[in-house]
Order: sequence, then structure tokens, then C-alpha cells
Amino acid sequence: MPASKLIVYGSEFSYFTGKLEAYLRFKEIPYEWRPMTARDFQRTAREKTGAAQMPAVELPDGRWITDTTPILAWLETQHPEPAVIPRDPLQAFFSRLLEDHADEWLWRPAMHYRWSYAESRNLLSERLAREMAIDLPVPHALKVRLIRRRQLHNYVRADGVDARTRAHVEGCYTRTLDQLSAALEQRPFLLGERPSLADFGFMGPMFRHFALDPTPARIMLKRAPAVWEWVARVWNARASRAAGPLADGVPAEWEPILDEIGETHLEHICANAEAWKDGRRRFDVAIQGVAYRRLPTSRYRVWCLERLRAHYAALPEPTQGAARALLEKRACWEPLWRVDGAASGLDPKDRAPFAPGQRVYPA
Ligand SMILES: N[C@@H](CCC(=O)N[C@@H](CS)C(=O)NCC(=O)O)C(=O)O
Repeated sequence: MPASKLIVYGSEFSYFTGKLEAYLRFKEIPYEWRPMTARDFQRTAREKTGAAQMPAVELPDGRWITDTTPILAWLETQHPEPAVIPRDPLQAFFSRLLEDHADEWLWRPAMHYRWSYAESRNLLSERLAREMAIDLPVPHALKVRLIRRRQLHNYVRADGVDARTRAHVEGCYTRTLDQLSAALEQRPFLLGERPSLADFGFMGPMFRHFALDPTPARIMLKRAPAVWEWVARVWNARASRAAGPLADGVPAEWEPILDEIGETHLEHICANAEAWKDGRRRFDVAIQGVAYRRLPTSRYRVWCLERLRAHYAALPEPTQGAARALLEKRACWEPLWRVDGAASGLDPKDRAPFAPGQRVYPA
């Protein structure tokens, strides 16, 4: 019998599964969550979506989709009301930039806090061993050790977190808490009276990692209780009860976050695009004066830059001018266009989320 709801294969502890589930719950799109086991991860996900990553979604008609950014954009076309991607084109562009920043730049601090600190590392390796590694034919204690070692190596040490960068990585988290707290003094959701793409983008790092992993959660509770409250508010929001409007345009309290995005995320994806163009597998980059060394080059993030440019190019003429003025004022314009000729070659027919997926960091 064909399934009547979406099936979301993922993890209860996953950044991107949490982002997608928050969206589906808000839109009241029925779904069934299933744990993606280690075997599913390597076989099913790769075979059905082209990428060993989560979440992977099976649609009622048997098709599979991957990558939360195009998944959310496609689901919006299927369930247009209420719109999560703002109807105001300037706000839509800005929300996509926020989503990209939250997806790609806040990933490093989220992984660092989970895997560098023993209290979080021990808890999460234990939980992941019971949830995901259930079908690996090795003793539990070994699973826990393997998970710990893999994650600490791949997502902390091999992703530029070391004694020189650690304070900066942590500062990116605490600054974000302060910036989101300032935005939440103005309104209950990041851009208005109801959730929008900006909220679901920030739910990636903020929900399953920062609010629930013990080490960053302690910091959030003390420093930014309004963010803690917002995480629960988004998780509990439902379209049928959320009638309020979004703010006009880009509210003033978001401008410092744009500076931060220009100086961090966009610098990072520019250096990544240069490295991709030159065929280098690793690259160095200075971010806010801090030297990151030997970061892994990501083809996927070249595509992220292409998508942001395409969204800008698709804006209607008067909005392009307004978007440009704001991006110029806030350190984002120059890096958006800095790198020439770095083509990811991904998704040439614009089929995502139905196109073969691409892991952010290829294994
Ligand atoms: N761009 C993808 C990223 C998905 C992603 O990287 N998911 C993580 C878990 S939250 C993953 O599967 N990582 C692969 C690994 O750890 O090997 C999306 O938005 O869905």
C-alpha cells in the first residue's frame, strides 16, 4: 500500500533533520519520522538520493528528495499557504542568505561544542550508538568509541578547529545568541509575528545542537533565555494558529548580522570557491583576523554561492537596487561577487531536491 505521508529518515540529534521537522510541523504537513540507521545511511540514502546524508525523504509517490534547502523551497510550491519564504522579494533574498549562513557557517561551532567537550561528546556518542549504529555488528562500547573518533576527527580537527581558532569559533556562537536576542526583543519570531525561512534556517544549529547539547545549552540558558524560548516557540508553532504579519523589509536589528555574514560566511565560501576553481582539496583563510588552516574544500558550498547569486539575479529590478544598497552597506556585496569562474557543475537542470544529492564534505 502506498504511504500517505512523507517519510523522513533522519536522526533525533541531527541539525538538518531538526530544521526539516520544525518546518513540517509548522506547515502541518503529515510525516512519519524513522531513524536512519548506519546501514540506511550508507546504502539507502546513497542509492535513493545520491548522497549519504540526512535527512532523506521518501514521498508518498515513491520519489526521494534530499537537501533541506531545496526541500523547503519545493514544499513551499506544494503547500503555498501560509508562505514561509516571504512574499516580499527583498525579504525572501535576505532570508535565503540567513538560511545559508545558519546551514553552513554555524555548522562548525555546532560540531565543536558537541564533540570537543567531554560531557556533550560522551552523551551524544552514546545516544547515536543506540539510535543510528543499531545495525552495526560490533559491541556497543566499540560503536561509541568509533562515533566519537569519527566525529571529532572529521568535524572538529579536520575542519579547522584548533587552539588558535577555538575562541573565535565559540565567539561566533555567543555573538549569534546576542544578535538573535536583540531581534527577539522586537518580535516573537525572527522576522515577524509568525515563523519564516529565517526561523527554520536558524533552527538547524539552534535546536538539536545548541539548545539540546549540554555544553552550549548551558550557555544559551544563561546568556540568551529569549533564544531558548524562541526554539520552543518555533517547534510548537502551527500554521493554522499563526496569523500575524511579517515585518516590513529587513528590520534594522538584522544589519549587524549582515556584517557578521559578510565577514564570516561569505569570506569562507569565497575562499572555498577559489580553492575549488584551482583544484585544491584544502585551503587557508583568515576570518575576522583569525587564521583557519587546511579547511576542506566543498563543491556543495560552491553551489551555495551560485544559488545566492541566482536568487539575486532573479529579483525584480527595483528590489535589486534596494538589496544591493543594503548588501554594500553591510560588507556582503563585494564577497558575493568576488570570485569569478568557479562553477560547481551541480544540478545543471535545476532539479533539486530531486537531483542527486551532494554531501557538504565528500567522504
Ligand atoms: N545540505 C544538506 C546537509 C545535510 C547534512 O549534512 N546532514 C548531516 C547530519 S545533520 C549529515 O548527514 N552528515 C553526514 C555525515 O556526518 O557523514 C541539507 O541541508 O540537508
